[in-house]
Amino acid sequence: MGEKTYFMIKPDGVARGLEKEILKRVEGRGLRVEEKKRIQVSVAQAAELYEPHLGKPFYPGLLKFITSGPVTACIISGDNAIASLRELMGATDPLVAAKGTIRGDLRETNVINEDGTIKNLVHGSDSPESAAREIPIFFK
Ligand code: DAT
Ligand code: MG
Repeated sequence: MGEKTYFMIKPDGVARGLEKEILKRVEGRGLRVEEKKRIQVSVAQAAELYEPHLGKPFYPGLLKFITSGPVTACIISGDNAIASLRELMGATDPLVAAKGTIRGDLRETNVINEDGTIKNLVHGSDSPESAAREIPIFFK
C-alpha cells in the first residue's frame, strides 16, 4: 500500500556532502522522492518535530544539533514507505546500526557531539501517525 513519510538528511549528512548517496539508496529501495528542499530548521520547527522527546536528557542537544546547519527535508512515498525507510536508516546509534544501512555504512568515526548528541545522519517518521504529524511541520 502506498504511504508517505517525512525524511530528513540532518546537518551532519548535508555538511559531509552525503545527500546524493543517501537519496540514491532511498530510490534504490524502490521509494520515490516526492518533495525535496534544502532548509534551515527553525527552533520552533525543531521543538515541534521533537515534541515527543521533550523532557529527555538529550532533548536540548537534539534541538541545538538539528538547527546547527542546513538540512534536506523530504517527503518519501511508496509501498510500506515508513517501515521500509526505517529499515534502510538502521538503528538510532550508528555504532550498532547494521551493515547495508545508511547509519551503519555512512557513519563517521566520531558519532557523538560534545554535548552527547548522536550524529546519525537521517530522520524518518516512525509510524503513520508520526508521518501525518511531521510532514506538515515542513511542507505546507
Ligand atoms: P530515531 O532517530 O532512530 O527515530 P529517536 O526518535 O528515539 O530515534 O530519537 C531521536 C533522535 O534523538 C535520535 O536520532 C538521536 C537522538 N537520541 C536518541 N536517543 C539518544 C540518546 N540516548 N542520547 C543522545 N541522543 C539520543
Ligand atoms: Mg524517532
